[in-house]
Amino acid sequence: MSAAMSTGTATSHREAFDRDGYVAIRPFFSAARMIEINRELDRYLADCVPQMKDTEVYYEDKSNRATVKQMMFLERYDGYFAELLKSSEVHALAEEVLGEPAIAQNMEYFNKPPGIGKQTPPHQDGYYFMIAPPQAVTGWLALEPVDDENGCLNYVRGSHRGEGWRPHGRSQILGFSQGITDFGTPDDVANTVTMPGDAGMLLMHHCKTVHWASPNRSPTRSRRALGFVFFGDSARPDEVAKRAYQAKLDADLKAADKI
Ligand SMILES: O=C(O)CCC(=O)C(=O)O
Repeated sequence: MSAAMSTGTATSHREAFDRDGYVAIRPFFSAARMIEINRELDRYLADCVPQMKDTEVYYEDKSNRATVKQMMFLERYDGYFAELLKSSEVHALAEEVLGEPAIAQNMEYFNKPPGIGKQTPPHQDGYYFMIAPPQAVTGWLALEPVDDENGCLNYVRGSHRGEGWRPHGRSQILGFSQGITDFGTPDDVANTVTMPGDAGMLLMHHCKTVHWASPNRSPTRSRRALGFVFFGDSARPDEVAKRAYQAKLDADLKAADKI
């Protein structure tokens, strides 16, 4: 077992994941490793963001380049983040909870800038992934302390066991184009779990697990996190449907002057 996973055995992570649809490891990475990751991210923001396509980096306020809210595919632009996605202990955890080889897909960045960071609508990641069977996970690494005030994640425990997908419809939130339209059922309310933690906390959720986050209500604190997406070896993407959806979404966002 790696040092990064010293707070439980692989079996208990798998059991918790199968039961709840997520696992939380506090901390997963040491304080020293988090200083390194945050330093590398600051370097990335300064050096790599200017090379990214406008469909891969979103701003909360497009006229203010300091308000980066979301980035996709960091691994395509930078060796450090490619290594972190593909070869770190996070990949090993994805394979443990999925119970099969995991293929790294996407290193993401999720920020909620102070005061203006919007909510993350309730959704299931797999609805966006367009894969079958729904064998995929997202790891979510807190880069700084997260809580209800600055918009930590909330999960609906056990929601990964529901039949099919919850109904989704177009949301107005940049970066999360689809939200669950019937969210707020008694089951959603009764099983909601809020996931605060310090820098270095790693959450990992199943692609059917319902999750969301509040807006950042803090006037001073950001809410920065990295996302690690892995598909199980058995998952087959519908590439045609996915490309068509993404092309339409990008065109809509450009037409609305959001990206
Ligand atoms: O960071 C957030 O607010 C949302 C992240 C998310 O939806 C995910 O990691 O799947």
